[in-house]
Amino acid sequence: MLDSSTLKTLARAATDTLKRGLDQHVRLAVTGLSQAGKTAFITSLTDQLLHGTPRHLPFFPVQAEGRYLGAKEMPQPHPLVPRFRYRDNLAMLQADQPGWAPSTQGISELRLHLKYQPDTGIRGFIKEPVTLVLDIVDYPGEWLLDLGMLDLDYGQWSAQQQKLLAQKPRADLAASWCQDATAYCAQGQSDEVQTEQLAERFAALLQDFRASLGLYYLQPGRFLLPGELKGAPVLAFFPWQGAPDDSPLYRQLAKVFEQYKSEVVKRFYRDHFASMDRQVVLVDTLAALNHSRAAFLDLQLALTEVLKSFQYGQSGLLSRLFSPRIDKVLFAATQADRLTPDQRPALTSLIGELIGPALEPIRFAGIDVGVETLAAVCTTQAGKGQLDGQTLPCLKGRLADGRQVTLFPGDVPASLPAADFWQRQGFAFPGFAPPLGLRSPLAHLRMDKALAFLLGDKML
Ligand SMILES: Nc1nc2c(ncn2[C@@H]2O[C@H](COP(=O)(O)OP(=O)(O)OP(=O)(O)O)[C@@H](O)[C@H]2O)c(=O)[nH]1
Ligand SMILES: [Mg+2]
Repeated sequence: MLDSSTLKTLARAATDTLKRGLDQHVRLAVTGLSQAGKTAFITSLTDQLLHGTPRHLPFFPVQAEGRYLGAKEMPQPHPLVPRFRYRDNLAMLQADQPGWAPSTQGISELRLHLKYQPDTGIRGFIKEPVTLVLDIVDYPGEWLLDLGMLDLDYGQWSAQQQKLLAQKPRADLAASWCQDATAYCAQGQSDEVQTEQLAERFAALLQDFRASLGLYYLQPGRFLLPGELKGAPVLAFFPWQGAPDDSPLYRQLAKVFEQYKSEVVKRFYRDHFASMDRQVVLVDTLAALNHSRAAFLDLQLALTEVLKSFQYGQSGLLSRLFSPRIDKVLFAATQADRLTPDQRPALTSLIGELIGPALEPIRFAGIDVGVETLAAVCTTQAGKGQLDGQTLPCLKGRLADGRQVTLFPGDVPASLPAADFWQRQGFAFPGFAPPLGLRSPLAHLRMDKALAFLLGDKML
């Protein structure tokens, strides 16, 4: 016979074992093309997890049900990855003159411990709180654009790039670089300094495509965001101009192209992507709509390319490299606070159309896909205003220069706009500065829906 204290000890040991089994670890990656809103999203997500309340996050079940006990910031455990600067970013949002965090160039991450009371099923036996370890990783979506390069050799990639450079809208800006690169390729001798100069000019050209033409489909991704690779020999290549040949220069460029594929592209997938469990892909659709038809079509092309990283079943490429384990991907149109509430469903429908065809293979690969429209930080107040004798939905907010304004930002097309849309539509969706006196938990739109999709099933 066991005495009561032994029984208690055994019961405690069983509970501890069960609880250890429930303590979980999730690596949540957040990506998106340049300026999509990654830094603001992670800052807000962290702030919601640290300071959110049931009233503030009504659609996040563990909060709404009163089982959420709180979160704690932990030291960033990865020795080679910079810490995500949550506190600095928050301080900027909450400063006397609030502003957005500066643009980020590479990967960073932070770790949180989330404590909650388990609720259903077997977890109901556990009376003690359980901890979910959450790592949030920020990385540039441009790096995912390079996946397509893995399937190509240097000649094939160059042919693809030559075609793009010769077409509108790139052709005019590219003309001078193409002329010099064609002359250099034609003479065939490899010169380290000249190669480096042309590679750097190619990188500058890609930056110009982005800045002047609003383009997104830009390869190689590290030419835009080289980080610690700036000036490294692995970036000393560019697309061949002319017919492929057997010259020393062609062979040299082809060699560096292969090094880039294995040392940069594959390494990112192996060292970082392989360990991610869940993924958020953020899209700033309004920037492309504001810019031009060419920018919008290029965004669609770039997103289709980015999404290939999640189509494991189809390409098989990543499955050959490692065992991918991402089981949920959330696509979110950001900055919904720049629209009046009546326009937000149109934005959801538009992003659905933008990425729709690329979603099927992802679902087929067994990944749960969500599509949302949200604002990490809500900068505006929605209301009604009078314009030309009509009552219309309007927004109140602070422009980047600090002016308080009331605006009628206009309609968002609910589906892919026709070619004449940009001639007809004189709209502009202005950017807003964070409001004065912003406190934690940060005002948001539908961040609780995003949390429910990303973590709800892990916090039952
Ligand atoms: N109104 C509004 N604007 C936002 C929001 N999130 C981001 N923005 C705007 O978008 C800009 C870019 O946001 P970031 O969070 O820095 O985007 P990012 O993807 O980290 O940008 P990079 O690091 O440059 O790639 C900000 O400077 C703001 O102007 C939001 O929730 N609401
Ligand atoms: Mg950033």
